[in-house]
Amino acid sequence: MTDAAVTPKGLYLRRRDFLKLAGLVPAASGVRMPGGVAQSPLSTSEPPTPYNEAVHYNNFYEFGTGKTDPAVEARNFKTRPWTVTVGGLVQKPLALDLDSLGSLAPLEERIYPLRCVEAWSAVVPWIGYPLSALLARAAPGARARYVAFESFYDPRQMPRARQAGIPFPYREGLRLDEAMHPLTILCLGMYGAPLPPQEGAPVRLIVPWKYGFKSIKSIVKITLTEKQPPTTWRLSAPSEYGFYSNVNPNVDHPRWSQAKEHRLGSSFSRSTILFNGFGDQVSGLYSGMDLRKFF
Ligand SMILES: Nc1nc2c(c(=O)[nH]1)N[C@H]1C(S)=C(S)[C@@H](COP(=O)(O)O)O[C@H]1N2
Ligand SMILES: [Mo]
Repeated sequence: MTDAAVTPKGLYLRRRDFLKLAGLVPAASGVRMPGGVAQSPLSTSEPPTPYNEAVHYNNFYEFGTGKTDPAVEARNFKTRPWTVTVGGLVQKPLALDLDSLGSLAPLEERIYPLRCVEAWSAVVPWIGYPLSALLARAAPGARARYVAFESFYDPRQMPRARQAGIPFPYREGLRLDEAMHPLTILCLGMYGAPLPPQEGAPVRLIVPWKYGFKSIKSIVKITLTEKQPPTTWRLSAPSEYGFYSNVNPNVDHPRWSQAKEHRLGSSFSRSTILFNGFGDQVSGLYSGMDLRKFF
């Protein structure tokens, strides 16, 4: 990507702080980024959405339900100190601070599209590493089949949450093999800098072949389980949201079509692609499954 075109100048300065903070080791392969983060070959070649479009149109219901609310309401969100725990059916439970989390594996840039179930999408240069690196460190037990994720919740810092109409803390979940898939990343930054608050600082998930709501923000707790964990949107509207939530233009949401999407920063709508374009890599996870039934 032509980094200069999408990264405001101030971010280059913050990028250096970020790399220092995260104690970065450059990845072994891929294109070296100016700040030392390698671009993963798993990136799409699509041009990234302009930075300002991506960070001013968000879903982060803890900070309001309007698309422009999170950029304003999350401005003073306190993301340090921060601890992420990994527990449940693991042999080595973990409690990691941000510096330990950021240096657990080499950070990479992954340019992925993220497609919201509300039919808009953005192409973002995310920075992170495979979630599998963290899970492997915790050594999943033999009975673990799912991974449950929980966001930070503090009604004092998030007074708008009460009006959002969904239960908090926000929860998500993946099957263990989906969580271990190399495309699934634990994300600490975007556009060469740490995540801004509205994007789920300091650490979020990115699961690029699933609708955006699976990509849970501001994670504090990860639990390996035997049973499929409850997830926020299913708790809130079980007939409208499935556990899998794979991007699928052939299975409409009960209230609107999923055939097309609007790319932020562009004036055209485009056809939505099955698994958000990652079918070659992920369709094997669902072989033999009826995607209409397991939506
Ligand atoms: N904790 C938390 N995570 C969340 C949400 C949320 O409301 N709270 N919204 C989800 C939804 S619906 C989408 S589409 C993506 C939006 O990510 P973006 O702001 O980077 O586009 O975040 C997801 N993660
Ligand atoms: Mo979404």
